[in-house]
Amino acid sequence: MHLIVLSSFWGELYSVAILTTAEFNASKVDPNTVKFADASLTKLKMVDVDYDGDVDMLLYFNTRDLNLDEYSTDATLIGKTIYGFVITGTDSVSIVRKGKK
Ligand SMILES: [Ca+2]
Repeated sequence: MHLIVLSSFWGELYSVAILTTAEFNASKVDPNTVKFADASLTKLKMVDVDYDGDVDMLLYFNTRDLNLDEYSTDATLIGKTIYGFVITGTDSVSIVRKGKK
């Protein structure tokens, strides 16, 4: 599995990157199949997230859609490629709830 969850913002949108590697082409992921912490994506960009010269998939999710709370320590992304192969990746998360101490 060649999926790396990169950046996280606990705000309006949470962004997750699927990186293209020598063995995996992120553009072959079917965005309609992707779920992150049970949420469907709200938008995506094809950009070179890690500046290594190939195009990666950057996915955005509404934080309110995420099935996470302040006790969550990790979150999982699942999806399928256009060829039907299942992809999955998990990363640790640290949740800070807004407006609460
Ligand atoms: Ca790249």
